[in-house]
Amino acid sequence: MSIKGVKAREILDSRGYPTIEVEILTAKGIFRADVPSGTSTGKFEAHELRDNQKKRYDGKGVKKAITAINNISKKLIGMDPKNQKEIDMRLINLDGTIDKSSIGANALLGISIAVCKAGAAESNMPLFEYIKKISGNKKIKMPTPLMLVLEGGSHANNSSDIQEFMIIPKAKNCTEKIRKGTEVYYAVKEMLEEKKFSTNVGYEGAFASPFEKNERVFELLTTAIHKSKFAKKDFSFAIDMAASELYDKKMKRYIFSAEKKSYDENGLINYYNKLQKKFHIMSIEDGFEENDWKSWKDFTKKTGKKLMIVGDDFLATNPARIRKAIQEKSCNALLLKINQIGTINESLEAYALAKKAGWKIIVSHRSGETTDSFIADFAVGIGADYVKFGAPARGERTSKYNELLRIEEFVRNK
Ligand code: 2PG
Ligand code: MG
Repeated sequence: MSIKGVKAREILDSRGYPTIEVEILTAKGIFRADVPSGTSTGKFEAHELRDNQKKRYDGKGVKKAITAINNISKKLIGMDPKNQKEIDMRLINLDGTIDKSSIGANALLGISIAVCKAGAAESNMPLFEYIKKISGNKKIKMPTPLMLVLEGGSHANNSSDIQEFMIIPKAKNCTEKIRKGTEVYYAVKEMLEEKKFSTNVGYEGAFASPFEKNERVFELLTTAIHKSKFAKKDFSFAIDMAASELYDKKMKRYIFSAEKKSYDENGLINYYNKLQKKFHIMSIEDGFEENDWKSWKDFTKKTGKKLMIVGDDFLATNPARIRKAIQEKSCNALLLKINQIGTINESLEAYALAKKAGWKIIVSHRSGETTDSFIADFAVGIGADYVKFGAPARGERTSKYNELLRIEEFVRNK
């Protein structure tokens, strides 16, 4: 029942950047975990340790983090992988910093995920059921996917100002939701081709076309839904503004370079209200930059009843920031990214806080992904309301959607 070995290696993520792969050896076998990484990262995320040696991979190598894993591996041998909390606490103590910068949050997360997989095997449970057990969640629930169709911002150059345009399908189950969303993705591709627009894709597999006006994208999506023979009411929209990326600190304004416009906080709130009146937008993520607690609070007070106001960079899956946001009523939904905080146990803590506050929970991928589908099991296990896994295309994105399809079939046949 114990960890017999810990091994780490440098592999590549979907952007071609190095990342960490960890293997935990137990009597049950080898349990492997790959670590995701962001592009539009938040300031309050735990520290991702990179080599910063220009000679290798443009400084993006992760050899230092791998050495750190090798150095602590002896301290994990003999521990029971079913003790997720104890192991994660030990990792945090071994690191000894607040932002996990000595060993690296990427190194700690690789170990933490692999331990979770090993713990599930030791418990003879499917991964999602094991996560349900350790999270204290009472009921398995299949999440609704927020499916990415067009992307821009820092995820694709020569594109729209808004980073992510997502569609939220309504259907009787998750499998049907994935099908509907994927069919709209096809229709969008056809429409872009007809318009002689590029159908190149961004980091997350969605089309990265040079839309100057955000409104044109919503119009295109509305037509694509119609063309796919679905009713308007079958879908709503979600956006990720990634507003910290748009914010100019000196000017104190949000710069929309494609639209050739800029807004202050109030202007942005008016802009969101206008968009929401025109299009069926149900969710806005990172609508304001990560330090602007006041605008977050004002916006939630005014629109929180009809809109999901999602904190990503703003909360950084950090229990301390989540606590403050709950207290101040600064948003009403958590975007949960396990690599923002660096261990499974703290991710579960973040989940529990959000759930207790009655917030919606969205489990999310990063722009830099691998084919590891852990977060799909994690989302089902904690009973997340939504998942954000990118476009229904590209192996590192579909690996997560496909895992949801498998889980739903498994649950149905049980
Ligand atoms: C986001 C994510 C994932 P990144 O902003 O929500 O879509 O992007 O991983 O680049 O931070
Ligand atoms: Mg985001």
